[in-house]
Amino acid sequence: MEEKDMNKPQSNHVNENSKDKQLEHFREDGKDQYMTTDQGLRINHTDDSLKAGQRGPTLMEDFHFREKMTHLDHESIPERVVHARGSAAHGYFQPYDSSLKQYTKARFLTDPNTKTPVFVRFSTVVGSRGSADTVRDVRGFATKFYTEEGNYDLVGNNIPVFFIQDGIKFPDLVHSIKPEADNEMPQASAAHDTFWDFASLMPETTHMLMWVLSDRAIPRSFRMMDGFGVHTFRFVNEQGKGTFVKFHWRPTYGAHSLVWDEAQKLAGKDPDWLRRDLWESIEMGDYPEFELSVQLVPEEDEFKYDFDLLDATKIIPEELVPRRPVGKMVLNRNPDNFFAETEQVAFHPGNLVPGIDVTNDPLLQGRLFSYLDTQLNRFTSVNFTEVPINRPVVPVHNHHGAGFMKMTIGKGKANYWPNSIGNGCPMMAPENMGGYVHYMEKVEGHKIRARSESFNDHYSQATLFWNSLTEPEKEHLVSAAHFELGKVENKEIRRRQVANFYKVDPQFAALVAAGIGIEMPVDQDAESTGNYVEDTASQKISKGKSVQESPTVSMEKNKVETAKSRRVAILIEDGFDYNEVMQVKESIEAAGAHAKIVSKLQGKRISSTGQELEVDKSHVTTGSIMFDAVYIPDGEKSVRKMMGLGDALHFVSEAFKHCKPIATSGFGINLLERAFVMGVNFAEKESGKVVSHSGVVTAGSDADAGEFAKNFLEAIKKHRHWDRERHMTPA
Ligand code: HDE
Repeated sequence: MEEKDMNKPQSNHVNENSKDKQLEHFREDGKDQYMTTDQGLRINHTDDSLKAGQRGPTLMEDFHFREKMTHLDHESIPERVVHARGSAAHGYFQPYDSSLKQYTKARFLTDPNTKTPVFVRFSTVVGSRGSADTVRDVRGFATKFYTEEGNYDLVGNNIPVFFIQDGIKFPDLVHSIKPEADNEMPQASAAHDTFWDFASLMPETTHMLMWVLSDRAIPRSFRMMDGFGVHTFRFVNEQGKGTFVKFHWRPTYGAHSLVWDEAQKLAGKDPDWLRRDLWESIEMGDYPEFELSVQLVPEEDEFKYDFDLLDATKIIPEELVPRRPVGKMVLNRNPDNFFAETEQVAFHPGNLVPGIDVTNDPLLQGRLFSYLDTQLNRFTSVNFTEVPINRPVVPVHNHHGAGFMKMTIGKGKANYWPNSIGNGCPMMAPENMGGYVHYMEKVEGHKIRARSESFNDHYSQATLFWNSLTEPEKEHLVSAAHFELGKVENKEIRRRQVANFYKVDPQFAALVAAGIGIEMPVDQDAESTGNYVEDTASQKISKGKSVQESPTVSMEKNKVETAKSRRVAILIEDGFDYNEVMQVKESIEAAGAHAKIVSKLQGKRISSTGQELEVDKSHVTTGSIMFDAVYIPDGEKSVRKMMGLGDALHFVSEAFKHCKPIATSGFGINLLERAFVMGVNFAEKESGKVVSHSGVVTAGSDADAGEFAKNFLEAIKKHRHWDRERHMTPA
């Protein structure tokens, strides 16, 4: 399939008339380069309004002024009520083979020769459009597949579970987590009383809270985060047989996070950190790539597990059902226009194609109502589907009528079905022509406002998550809880949450309690507030399979070691060692990392042997938090100058504190000492040795630059050296 051209009309309804031909002549005459009004009238002056005399009042008849101003006045639509801040990219998805055919008839997942165009929007959930990127929050990961059978939307998150089990709790959740109703504080953060009040009263949030307090909620990059469909969906094959399915995205760069101190500082220094990273990476050709995989559960196994497949607060541990790779998505084009594409894209988990269907997950069912409804608020029209970014690549034929923003021009009289005047068109598509047939699930039951008892266990998988983390990950989670709950003013809320955490793991609860002034043991009577009802499904489920640990949920245990697209700062002043810089720079760039020269001031720096290097960033425009690794080349004069520069010393000590790889040689070791890089072994300054300790790579002045660079690269590939946090005391 050709890549989708968003500027071309995608629908048959559009009148292919002589206007297009006229436009071509116009272009040939070179007349289409001029500014015009909306009516196409060319403008000869846009810097002054039309006045009665040079110093007189502006005249109402100034149609150009009025039009220009009116447009500005109307240049906004309501932001999304959640996921308001986002950034997006175009790309394609291609399956590896046709092996999923026995489970699904979805062609875009089973035809390895089809490259399906996609548009992916990543987002934070809580903050407004102008909020910072690096806040602690869930990230949205929404993909629109423009398939030959219509648009399919996989509207997921970077965390595999959700806070609540039933869609009807969503307005409560959102109200509690958004800025508080009376004072609109805090922005973009969950660290406040109303959220933790709600969460502590709703034990079903516990599993998700563990993920949100983990490093998953502060991703290093949109390119370095997992994605999850969250709900159990249903595949349907040609024979109409259903199979339960969970969707996963895994980035080829691996999932990596920031550290909390860094995330907070970035929110000030570069609030656009994640969107800039996405944009720049695509511009540089470091295309983000994600592998799609699925977990499949035969319908016969629906009750085989000790959790309910329809409960969105549960994962299916990969130890029970392994992931099966399906294909790869590559994001290779930035949007042309933020508003037209990223802002106007409208996702809906109910946008399905033949071969994929929904299940009775009550959270998913709630979403099926909300997404169309919310677009009506954003666009004040049902015709948002005609906006180019939302149009399918296939022709659209139906009898929808008039309304705001109607773009397509339907032809003829017969706008109803059945009709004979329009030759019965458009016709109904039989199933073998891609006509969508809902999965024939047998449904019966009493009307009841209640929840299945099989949704009742809120703690086992939270414990599973805790058990599966590495020690550094656990420590980060506890400090995140100290921050989040430490911001909660009401002590009773803090206590109640610790009581919930006690049910996850008493030791974890004690660690949290110690940081927020809550005494242990806490009262264990906190009761769940769910409204449960016994049913046969839950009785079957309670006897099902479970695991105590699931290493696949830990980012650290599944780290991808690559230097590709990592950013390395090279700190220099006049007098640096040119040959060494060039050799180290070459090897890290050969591994796909990007090196930038950082110095006190912008301009050119002169090496000890007279060569010049252009500075990319000055200390005031950047900081260690904007890099993944730091390198200080040898060169006595250069290093001596930095030893007297607060910014340079701070750069190094902060990178050390954030467990980032640091490399230096010869005289540069003095800078490390001055910057309080302590607790690691350095090479002898005058020796020929290279020493690599806990991500700090040092080389004596006679050491081999190649070996030095190799060691530095190894340290970069490991990303963070968490052992520093435990055994060393940084500045
Ligand atoms: Fe959403 N969600 N959501 N959500 N969601 C929206 O739709 C909603 C949920 C997700 O980049 C809204 O177009 C309800 C789970 C993403 O444009 C809204 C419930 C998951 C995005 C809405 C959920 C998501 C949204 C706001 C519980 C992960 C951003 C703007 C029943 C599987 C899409 C919009 C984009 C956006 C409703 C729960 C992911 C209000 C009612 C679970 C990635 O319709």
